[in-house]
Amino acid sequence: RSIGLATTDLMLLAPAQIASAIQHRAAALGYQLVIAMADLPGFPSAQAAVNDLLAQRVDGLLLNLPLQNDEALALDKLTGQLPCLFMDVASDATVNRCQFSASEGARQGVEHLYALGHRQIALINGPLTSVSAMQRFQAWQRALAGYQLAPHSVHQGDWSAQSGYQAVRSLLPDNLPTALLVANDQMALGAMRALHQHGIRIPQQISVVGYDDTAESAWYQPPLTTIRQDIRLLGQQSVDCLVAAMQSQQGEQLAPLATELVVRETTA
Ligand code: IPT
Repeated sequence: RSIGLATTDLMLLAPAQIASAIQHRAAALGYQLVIAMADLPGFPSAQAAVNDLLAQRVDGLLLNLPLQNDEALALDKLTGQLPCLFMDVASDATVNRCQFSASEGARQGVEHLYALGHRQIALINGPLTSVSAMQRFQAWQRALAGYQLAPHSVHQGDWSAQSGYQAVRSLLPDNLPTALLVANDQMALGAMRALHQHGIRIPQQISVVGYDDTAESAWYQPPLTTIRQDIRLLGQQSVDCLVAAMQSQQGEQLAPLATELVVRETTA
C-alpha cells in the first residue's frame, strides 16, 4: 500500500525535512511513499502533482502545498473518495488538515522581542502566494497591535536566503530596526549574512528571530533564536491521521500542533 505526498519545491529546507519525516513514519507503518513535487507555485502545478499521484494509484494523499480554500476544495473533489490531508491551508478551510498554529508561533516571536524591550521590529514575510506566510504576517500584526506597536517596516521575501539578504540590504545603512521577525529560518540566514557584511553585531545591535527550526538553525553564526515547528511530529501525526482515515476509522479533525520558542543566541 502506498501514500502519496504532493509537495512544494524540495529545494526549501522545511518541506524537504517534512518529506523526510513523512517517509520515516510511512516506512515504519509499512507504507511506500510516492512523492510528486509541484515545480511552480500556483494551482496548475498543484493539480498536476495530484494527478500524477492519482495515476500511480496511491491509497491516500498528503498535500504540503499552499492552497487557498477554494483550491483545496477543488482538489478534495478531484480526488473523490481517496482520503486526503492538507498541510498548508487556512485554519478555516473545510478540508481535513494537519498543521501547526501559525497565529501561536507568530505571537511567540513578538512576545519574546517585546519582553526584551524591542519596539522597532521589522517583518520579513514569506511569499504572497503562501497561506502560511500570510497567516504568520497577520498574526505578527495582531500581536504588535496588542502592544500598541506598528511594524518598523514590512518586507516581501520568497522563503529563500537570498530574499532575506535583499530585505536587509534595503534597510542598510541607516534604517535598521532593533529587531527582525523573519517568516522562516532560510530568509533569516540571508538576513544575517547581510548584517555580517556590514559589520552589524547580532544580537548586540540587532536581534533576529526565525521560524521553523529546521535542522541547520542551531548551527548558524550565532545560533538562531526561532519558532520551532516540530517537523518529526508533523510527519508522524500526518501519516497516522491519514492512515486512520484510509482504514476508515472516522478521520477526526486534528487540533493544530503547538509551536515553541527556542531561544538561542540571536536575540538580546
Ligand atoms: C513552511 C515553512 O515554514 C517555510 O519555511 C517554507 O519552507 C514553506 O513551508 C514552503 O511552503 S511549513 C508548511 C508546512 C506550511
